[in-house]
Amino acid sequence: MPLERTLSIVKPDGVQKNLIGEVYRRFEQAGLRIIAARMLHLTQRQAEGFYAVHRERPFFKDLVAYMSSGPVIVQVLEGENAVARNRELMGATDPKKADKGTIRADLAASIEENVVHGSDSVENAANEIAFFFAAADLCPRTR
Ligand code: RTP
Ligand code: MG
Repeated sequence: MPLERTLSIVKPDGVQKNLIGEVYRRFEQAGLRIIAARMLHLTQRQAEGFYAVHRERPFFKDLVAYMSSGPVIVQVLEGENAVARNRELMGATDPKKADKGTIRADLAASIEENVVHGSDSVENAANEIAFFFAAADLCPRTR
């Protein structure tokens, strides 16, 4: 299986509900390594830029308001099949449809306030990592 990197965000509701550690525990138990992390409060413009693919969607305005409503913690995860593995850990966008034991099924309140973001392809992961991190910010394990 390929060694991959993916971009993960604990969204404002996750930070507000003190779920950072719980989410990180799930990453680490699944064998994903956190190789970069940073906390920030996204501006409206940054949130619009990050989710630009959704700009024509009816939920875009609410999504931008939510993503800029409080601090987030952004991390790069590395591991075998990291993109798909992280999406499995997250579960479906709508927590009501997510499998039990996933982050969203266990911790999320609604389809919009769903605790985590994860890149959906290797290509998007590279772009999303570059949105938040310089190459020198990444700290792959040396042992
Ligand atoms: P994400 O990009 O955040 O990892 O989530 P995702 O791939 O599972 O879902 P996506 O379709 O990319 O939607 C991005 C985020 O927009 C909000 N959303 N709201 N009200 C709605 O119907 C609706 N649909 C999506 C969610 O916060 C979703 O995670
Ligand atoms: Mg998405």
